[in-house]
Amino acid sequence: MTKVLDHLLNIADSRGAGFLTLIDPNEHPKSRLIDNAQHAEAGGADALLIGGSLVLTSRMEEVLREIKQRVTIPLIIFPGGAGQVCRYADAILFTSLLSGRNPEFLVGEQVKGAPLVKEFGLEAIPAAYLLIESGTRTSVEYLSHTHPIPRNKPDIAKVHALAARYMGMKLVYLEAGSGAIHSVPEDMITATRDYASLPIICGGGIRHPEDAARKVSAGASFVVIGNRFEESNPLSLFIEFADAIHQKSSEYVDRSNDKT
Ligand code: 1GP
Repeated sequence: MTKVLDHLLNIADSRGAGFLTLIDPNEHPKSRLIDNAQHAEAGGADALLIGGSLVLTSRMEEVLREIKQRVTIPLIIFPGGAGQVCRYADAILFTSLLSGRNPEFLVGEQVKGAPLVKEFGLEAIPAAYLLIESGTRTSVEYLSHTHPIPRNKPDIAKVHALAARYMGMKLVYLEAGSGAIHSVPEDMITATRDYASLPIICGGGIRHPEDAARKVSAGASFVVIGNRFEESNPLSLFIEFADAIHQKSSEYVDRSNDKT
């Protein structure tokens, strides 16, 4: 069963890349999260990622159930741990924190979560999760007790991604961390995509549509935006990001270097 993954890969293929909005159930009241989900769908997001570093099972269930009733795009759990596996989603990014060497996040949480994924009938999308140094100590780094890959070492990222491919993973998530000061460098995206030949998800610290467009031009198949929509969430902003990311279906022009 790879319905959601196939859907996402088709979008990446036909539209240039997919636009994923991250909703952290711990942030904001439920009404604001629902608002973000509805704006994301109306604005052109292709799927919602739902999860965070510190989310309780009960809160995940509550938020997912409410959002599920209101949007039709796929809901994908993006878990910080096995406690975030719950029903009401369509799929789960079944990640392993391959950039680290902490067995709990390489395989321990996965073993705890797997029976729940089966019980709830979720589509598991196997993905390598690579944490990239981003200018500050991120929640993932702190909570996982792992070191990120230095941002000036694309060679390290690409061999991790190749190992992921040989282990049967379907996606590589290059993660700078939520609210990162520096997003994942474009040369690292390109090197990793070219070497491992796996679709790249890129997220963390992407704050402007032109930044998102650059990630796609560098080779990202999916771009994740979270924090930016927590600060402000007008529908027009979602549309701007969608246009920047869906490069095959829009006339997007990067004007960030224009001198006006
Ligand atoms: C975090 O990559 C995601 O896991 C999104 O990051 O919240 O910084 O957009 P932001």
